[in-house]
Amino acid sequence: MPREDVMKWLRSQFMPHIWCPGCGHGIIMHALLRALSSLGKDPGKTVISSGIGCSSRMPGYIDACTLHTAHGRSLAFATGVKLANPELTVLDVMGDGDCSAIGGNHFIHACRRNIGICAIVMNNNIYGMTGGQASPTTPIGAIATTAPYGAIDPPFDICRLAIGAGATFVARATIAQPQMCETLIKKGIQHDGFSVIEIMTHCHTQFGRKNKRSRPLDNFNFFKDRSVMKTKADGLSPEELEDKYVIGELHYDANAEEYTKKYQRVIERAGGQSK
Ligand SMILES: Cc1ncc(C[n+]2csc(CCOP(=O)(O)OP(=O)(O)O)c2C)c(N)n1
Ligand code: SF4
Repeated sequence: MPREDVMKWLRSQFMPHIWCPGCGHGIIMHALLRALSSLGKDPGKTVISSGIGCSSRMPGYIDACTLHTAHGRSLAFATGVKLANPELTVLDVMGDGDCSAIGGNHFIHACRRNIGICAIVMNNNIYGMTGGQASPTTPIGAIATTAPYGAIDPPFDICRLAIGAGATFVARATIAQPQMCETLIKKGIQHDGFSVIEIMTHCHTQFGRKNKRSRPLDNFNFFKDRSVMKTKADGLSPEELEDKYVIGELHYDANAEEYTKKYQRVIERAGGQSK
């Protein structure tokens, strides 16, 4: 893809960005910009909402209609935007803390409603921005500032959580597969319903340096070595899949109706004018 096609989506006046050099969030933003560009999206009709966190700073650098909201509340804002303007392309970018801790309730209800929003969850297994506290996805045994002797809480599997709560397109990739990140984001955007794209990424500054992955490259190799395509994973045992990341499209339900379509009928029943 020509460089200009990506650059036109960037608010270069806000560079340099706040991310640490080598942070995985940059790989994800590049994949998102390539996805938006190759889908021919109009920045004036593309809304990107976020909460608070290093990951949530992303929309500030994207030249679209962007919202930087409160921690864990971005899906509430995105839901309001989509309900009022179903014709818009609406995305929500979140960290694992934003999505599954403070925003966990909003997340499961957005999944259950099946509203046409594409949620990109940047899972670095930690609260990066605030100094490396454990999040609901911190692996057992990992060291965090709030778990100096190793985390003991069982972590959430974001994709399983999303599927269980009713999301109709759920996929995972890692930052070691930038091309797959782009492809899955594109599919998520095109999906008529709530889509969740979990991208395993890293915070080498807050998580990596305490867990023997202090260099960005250590993390890239870590994810590369542990990624298993869904098609292959289907033939492996739970023991063989321990400590692996199953990547690709994990769940797709073509039959569930998207929420704003149902909502339009409610508007009609109430005597209002649907869009
Ligand atoms: C209501 C509220 N509680 C707590 C915070 C502090 N806070 C800001 S970002 C953050 C965690 C961010 O972690 P995550 O969402 O995983 O994103 P990352 O920084 O790792 O990309 C916290 C706890 C806040 N801003 N607002
Ligand atoms: S603190 Fe972690 S998540 Fe935040 S920019 Fe640095 S490496 Fe990325």
